[in-house]
Amino acid sequence: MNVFPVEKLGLLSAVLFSSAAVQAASGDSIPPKPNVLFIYADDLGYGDVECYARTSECTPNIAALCENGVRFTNAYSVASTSTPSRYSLLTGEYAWRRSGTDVAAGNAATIIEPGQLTVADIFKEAGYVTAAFGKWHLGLGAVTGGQDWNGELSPSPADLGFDHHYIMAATGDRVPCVFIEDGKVAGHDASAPVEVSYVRNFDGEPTGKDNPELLYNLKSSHGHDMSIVNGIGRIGYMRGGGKALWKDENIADSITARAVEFIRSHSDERFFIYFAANDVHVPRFPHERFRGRSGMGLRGDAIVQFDWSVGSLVEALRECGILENTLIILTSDNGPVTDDGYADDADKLLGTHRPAGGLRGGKYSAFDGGARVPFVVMWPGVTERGAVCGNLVSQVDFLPSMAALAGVEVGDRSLIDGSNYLSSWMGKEGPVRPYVITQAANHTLSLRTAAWKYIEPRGGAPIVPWGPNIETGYSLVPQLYDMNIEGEKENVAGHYPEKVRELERLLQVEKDKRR
Ligand code: NG6
Ligand code: CA
Repeated sequence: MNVFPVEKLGLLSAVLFSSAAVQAASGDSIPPKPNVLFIYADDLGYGDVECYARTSECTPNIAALCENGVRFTNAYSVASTSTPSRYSLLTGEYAWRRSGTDVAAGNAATIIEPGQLTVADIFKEAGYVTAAFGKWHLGLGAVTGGQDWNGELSPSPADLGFDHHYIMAATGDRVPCVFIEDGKVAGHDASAPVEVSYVRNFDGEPTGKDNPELLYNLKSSHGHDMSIVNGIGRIGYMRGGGKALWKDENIADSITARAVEFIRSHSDERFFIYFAANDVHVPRFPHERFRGRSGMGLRGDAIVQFDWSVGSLVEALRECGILENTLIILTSDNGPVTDDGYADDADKLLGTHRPAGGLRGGKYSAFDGGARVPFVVMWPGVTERGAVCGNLVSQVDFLPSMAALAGVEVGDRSLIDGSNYLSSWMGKEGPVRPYVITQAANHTLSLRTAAWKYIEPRGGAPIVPWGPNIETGYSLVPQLYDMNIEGEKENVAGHYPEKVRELERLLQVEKDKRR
């Protein structure tokens, strides 16, 4: 197994800090055009990795990134769910400006229109070879439900700047349960054509609802009672797939192996890899070799599996001799959830571990547990080793910051919300984002400055109503939290009415832009 253990840091540091990299470290400038490996975890919480919380000690490879790079303590995904976070990350536009950017079905049409600038376009323009691996969740094809899963899927990431892709259409818990490689079902089995519907079941096919006895790998706790694939109930209906159907226990291996292969075969070119893990989204069904490793059941073991993927990618870079010239960014698309629809006992087995660390709320919520995420940046010789940085960071700045890195002029080709905060992302001197805007599952917006967080008033259940036991942070009254006190404990809006008005106005200005 490829690992990148903490004990090897001495050796690794020697490798990292040889030659030209040292020179770069002594100056303040940021050298142009490294390879970029962007690693996106799914539903990984602020407290889920050991460099952020000592209650988790099963992520040595991520810890090694932290020890050799910069760990950010105030970094945010744009939303507390996947599709809007990913949309904003790849395009630089707030998802809440666009309808149709909420959690997408597995047969959703493309959510990013070809022609809209993406970060992959930026890298291509700079001469990079680009690839996407893993979870996509941004739609495929031109018409929702109109895809021919047995033919060519277009638009696909190929139309959005990615030279190569090996992806899951949506999520692990949504059909179709097949990988898509370069616009086609990978390993398509002509004897078992793929059919997909989010409206009705296919004649004669069992469902989790009617045939719970067939859920031999994982039982559902809420929802996830439509088609059954690999003994696991899913969202949506599918038929066929045959040999192309994924096995959940092999997903991390499949996408990691493809990404490692890509690194090896492009080690003499500049590349951008968007590696979007399936871990630790439900259904959590890690490979047998990770079972029992965390002591926290399947969710913890999926974190160990994610850490293994990270170690494998870093190891591949090192083996190819290109680690020194690679910028690695690791983060998550939203905060953590324990019970997200499968009976994997994630809650019961946590022990003292707190997936969101000391943050309030989790996935789906307006509280910080929803979108404040681990964010680690390592670029040997450029980022300071073991640094901890409290700068506000938003993933909406990825596109313009990477454009600056790659030397590409964005100009007015994109109506983007993000700005270039490259130096801040590297933990260096320079402009720092003054505030971050995040979007909860019901579109409640929050605005966080260094000292304060304002949550706009909007109705909604105080606890996620469909199953996960998570505080949403929704309220009909404005909320203001002092961010110097952990956990958004006390709404102090009544004590600071002017601060509330100021942040409310700031948010309104953003909302009014380009309407
Ligand atoms: C919810 C699913 C949840 C998860 C989420 C999307 C049910 C009951 N719950 O609707 O399991 O799939 O959508 O998660 O269906 S995300 O991380 O991709 O946004
Ligand atoms: Ca997610």
